[in-house]
Amino acid sequence: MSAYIDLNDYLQTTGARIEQAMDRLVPPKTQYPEALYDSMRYSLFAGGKRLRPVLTLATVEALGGDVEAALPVASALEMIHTYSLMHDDLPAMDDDDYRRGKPTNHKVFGEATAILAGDALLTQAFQLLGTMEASGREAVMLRIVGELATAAGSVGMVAGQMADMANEGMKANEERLAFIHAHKTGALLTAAVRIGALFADASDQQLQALTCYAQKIGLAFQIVDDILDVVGEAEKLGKAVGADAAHGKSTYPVLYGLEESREMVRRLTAEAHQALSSVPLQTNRLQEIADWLVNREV
Ligand code: GRG
Repeated sequence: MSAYIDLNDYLQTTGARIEQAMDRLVPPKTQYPEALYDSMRYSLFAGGKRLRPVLTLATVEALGGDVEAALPVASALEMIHTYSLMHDDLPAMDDDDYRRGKPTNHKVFGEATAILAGDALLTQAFQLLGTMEASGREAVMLRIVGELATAAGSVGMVAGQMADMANEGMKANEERLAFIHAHKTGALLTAAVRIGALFADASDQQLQALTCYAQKIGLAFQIVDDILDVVGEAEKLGKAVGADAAHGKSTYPVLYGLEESREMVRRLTAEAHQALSSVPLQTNRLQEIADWLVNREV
C-alpha cells in the first residue's frame, strides 16, 4: 500500500485483508467434521483488534517488504492469539461466558470442541509457516518458526499463563507481575514485530530497535488494559475510580496506583518512539500504532 491512508482506514483495510487470508486458509465449516471448523471460525471471526497480525504487516511495510506474501505469517499469529483466548476462557482457566461481546467458544460448542478447535488453530499456525512457498528463504522461515514457537510455548505465553494462575489471589509483587506481563502478552506481541522484521530481511540494527519498540508497547498495552479494567469496574459499581476495583488481581494500578501507571504508559510510549527513531524506516505506521494502543478505550 504505497499511498498514505490514515490509521483508522489502515487498520480497517489491513484487518479485512487478514480476515480474507484466514478465510482462505481455514477449512470451510461445510467440511467434515463440521463442528471443528465451525468452532475455529466462530472465534477467528468474532471481531478483535487484529493487533498482532497488524503489527507484523506494518513492520514488513516499514521495511519495504512484501506485505501480500506475509499474509499467511500474520494469520499464523492471529490463530495462536485466538487459540490462547479460547483456552483462557475455559472453565478450567478463567471460566468466562463472554468474549468480544459474544458467548465464549465452549459456551456455544462445548468444552471438548473448544479445546480441540484451539489445538487445531495452534497447530495450523505452524502448518501455514511450514508449507509456505519459501524457495531460497528456507533459513528465514525456519527462524520465524523458532521465534513463534518460543514466544507461544513453555518459555513464552504458556509460562506467563501458568505464572498468572499460580499467582491468583496472592499479593501483587513487582517482579512476578513483570514476568506475567512480559510472557503472557508481551512475548507474542514482540514476536509479531520481530517476525515481520525477519520476514522483511531487517538488518541486525533494525531488528534490535524493533524488538525494543515491541517490548515497550507490549508492556504499555498491558498496563493500559489493567487501567481500563479498573476504570471500567469502578464505573460498573458506581464507585470512585480506585485501584481496589481490580478484585484483588495483581495489576499495575494495584501495585503502583492509577497515576503512576499512567505515567509508566507515557514513559514506555516515548521510549518506543525513541527506539524507532534510531533506525531508518519507510513508514511511520508503527509510531501511529503505538499512540493508538495507549489511547484506546477498549
Ligand atoms: C491459554 C496458553 C494460554 C494463554 C492465554 C493471552 C492470554 C494467555 C490470555 C488472555 C487473557 C487476557 C485478558 C490477557 C490480557 C491481555 C489481553 C488484553 C489480551 C486480549 O488481547 P487483545 O486486546 O484482544 O488484542 P482482541 O479481542 O482485540 O484480539
